Amino acid sequence: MVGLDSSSPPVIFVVGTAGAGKSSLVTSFQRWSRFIETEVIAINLDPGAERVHYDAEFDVRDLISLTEVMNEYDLGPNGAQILAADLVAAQAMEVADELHALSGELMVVDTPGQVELFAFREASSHLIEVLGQDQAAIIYLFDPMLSRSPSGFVSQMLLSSIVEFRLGLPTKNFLSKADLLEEEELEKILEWSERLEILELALYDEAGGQRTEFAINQLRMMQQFSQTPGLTPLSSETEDGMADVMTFAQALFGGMSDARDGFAQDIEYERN
Ligand SMILES: Nc1nc2c(ncn2[C@@H]2O[C@H](COP(=O)(O)OP(=O)(O)OP(=O)(O)O)[C@@H](O)[C@H]2O)c(=O)[nH]1
Ligand SMILES: [Mg+2]
Repeated sequence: MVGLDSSSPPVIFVVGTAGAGKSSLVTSFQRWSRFIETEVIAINLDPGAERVHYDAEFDVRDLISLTEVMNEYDLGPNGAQILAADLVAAQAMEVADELHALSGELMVVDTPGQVELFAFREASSHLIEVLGQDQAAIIYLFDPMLSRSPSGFVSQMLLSSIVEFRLGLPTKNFLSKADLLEEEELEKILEWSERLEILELALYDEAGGQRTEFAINQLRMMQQFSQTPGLTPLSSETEDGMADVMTFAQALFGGMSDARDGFAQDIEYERN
């Protein structure tokens, strides 16, 4: 079992920009896990979610509705998101009590698309600390369309690093919706993620100017700290990469039952 010594299961927060595929990943991963007889508990922490397709054991919308916050405080959708995040965080202990009472092998948490809101507000980092205790990690989703251009790719590397830095949790990057990319494109992006010098060359080839210069400087800084993003492709449509998500959790939180070890043997998790 994952999280052998803990009464409550370890937590994985799924983070990424709006529409990156967070909710779909939670749905697909929960469904996939049932096939390998692992109990994955899905949690929704996005008060703005219209609907979710996974079985949420805890749903923040039962506590706070974005529409009600908008009406009650006369706010627009963005202001309401900020207030809703703070209102949820103010109830962090209650939420944590509820979550820690759940039993399962792994908890996977869907988060709001407003990454900056989730990662930068003090209240949210407090919530993450309380929920995750000392067994938590982040899966950061790279948007596939943005990843196709070198500067788009670098901007996501930066965002992922900032989220990791802000939340202080082990983070693994995944390339979301990989099924939407042509084989060649996919290979190119994966190569960038392994070899920053190739990414740097691609940046030079992209329309120059200040933006490219900025990206190259950022890249060099990351190179200095040997920070390669090490992307793993993922698709909630085809279920590619689901085993890698599980392997990531397994590597961090401990082994799982023998029945499940077989499938993951070949997949080696390299920590960034
Ligand atoms: N082809 C394909 N489409 C996907 C995949 N994952 C998600 N999508 C589609 O991408 C869109 C956004 O997916 P969501 O899962 O709602 O993304 P999200 O990150 O939760 O979005 P927000 O919560 O609004 O930030 C939906 O139309 C999904 O059907 C995938 O792996 N492959
Ligand atoms: Mg979502």
